[in-house]
Amino acid sequence: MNFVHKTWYWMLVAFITLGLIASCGDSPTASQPDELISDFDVYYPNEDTEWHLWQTGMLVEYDFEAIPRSKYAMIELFRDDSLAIELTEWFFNEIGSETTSLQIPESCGMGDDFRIRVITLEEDTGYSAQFSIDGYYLSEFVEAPAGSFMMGSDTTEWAHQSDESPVHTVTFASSFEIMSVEVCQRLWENVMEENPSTFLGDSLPVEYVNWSECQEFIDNLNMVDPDYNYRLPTEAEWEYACRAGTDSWFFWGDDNSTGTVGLYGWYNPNSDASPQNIGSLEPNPWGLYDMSGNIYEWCEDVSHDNYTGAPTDGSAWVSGGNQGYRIQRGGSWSSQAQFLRSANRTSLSETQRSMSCGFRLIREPK
Ligand SMILES: [Ca+2]
Ligand SMILES: [Ca+2]
Repeated sequence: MNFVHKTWYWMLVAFITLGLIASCGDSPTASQPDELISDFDVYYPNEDTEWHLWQTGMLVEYDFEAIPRSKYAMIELFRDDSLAIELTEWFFNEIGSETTSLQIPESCGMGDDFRIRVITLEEDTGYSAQFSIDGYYLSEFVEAPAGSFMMGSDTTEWAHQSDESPVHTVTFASSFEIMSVEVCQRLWENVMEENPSTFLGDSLPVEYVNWSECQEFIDNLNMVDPDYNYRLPTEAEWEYACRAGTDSWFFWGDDNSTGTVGLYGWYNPNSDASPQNIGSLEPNPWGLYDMSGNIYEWCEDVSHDNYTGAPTDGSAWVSGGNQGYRIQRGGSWSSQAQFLRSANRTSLSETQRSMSCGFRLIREPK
């Protein structure tokens, strides 16, 4: 576009924006075109258009074929569901591929509700389209650095159990990214379109999901995210991330008093007999929440009675052992303090569900 066209274009955009801000708030079909945009046809993508705002804090994916006659698209991202709210950012994309992505501003945090409005313009006639989706959860991933740690515990540790031995060195040649929170119900619902949890709430961790169902969730997520693949943590990754450089009973030290444990973990004495909102207590030194308590977390590994023969490179241990049983880590809302220890392990059949077990994710670039 030359300068004159650009100026005209941005004027159109400004008019349409003002018009839509003044007139929106209802579903697209219910909104009345404002005078300011009455010179333009209004085009609404069909109801089958799929919108994805993923939890990785970085991506909106949309299908340009739903807006076939438009050459440019702009996207506004709003907080809250009132349109009087701040306009966080504008995005501008030339249409040329089936999908595109945009960066979610860092000021938008996990748990915020969003509305997204898309305006498309054809250079000559001017088409606009807008509709909104709400509230896909965003959440952060934390980088666990490459390095080594001592996995497991020995008999000198309080409440040690034999499956935590022998203590062995595990070395990660590369860093990896792990979700800072447990997968919440809203995220599960957005991906799976159902919610199996016993205790219902958008910000509560999803639970009552068996290991196999977690794999289905992950498969679905991997199909739609163009940038990342997701998977369960290996047991070694989980413990490395939980310890976050510590070698004490818990990531906060060797203090098992109720007052201290309750700062970091939801467990029997402080949970009111139910899971609590994700990320609502103090995190570990790497910024990971609820590694101790709230819900147990599925790992990739098959259960083994002890660490004899375990891999030392951080990979999942899936051969031998108790086939059909998978590791769970971290203790839960119903646990006593000893089960919140960083070294504690337990397992469950991969087809069995528990109202005290969910999961978190690892992600890797595609
Ligand atoms: Ca947990
Ligand atoms: Ca145990």
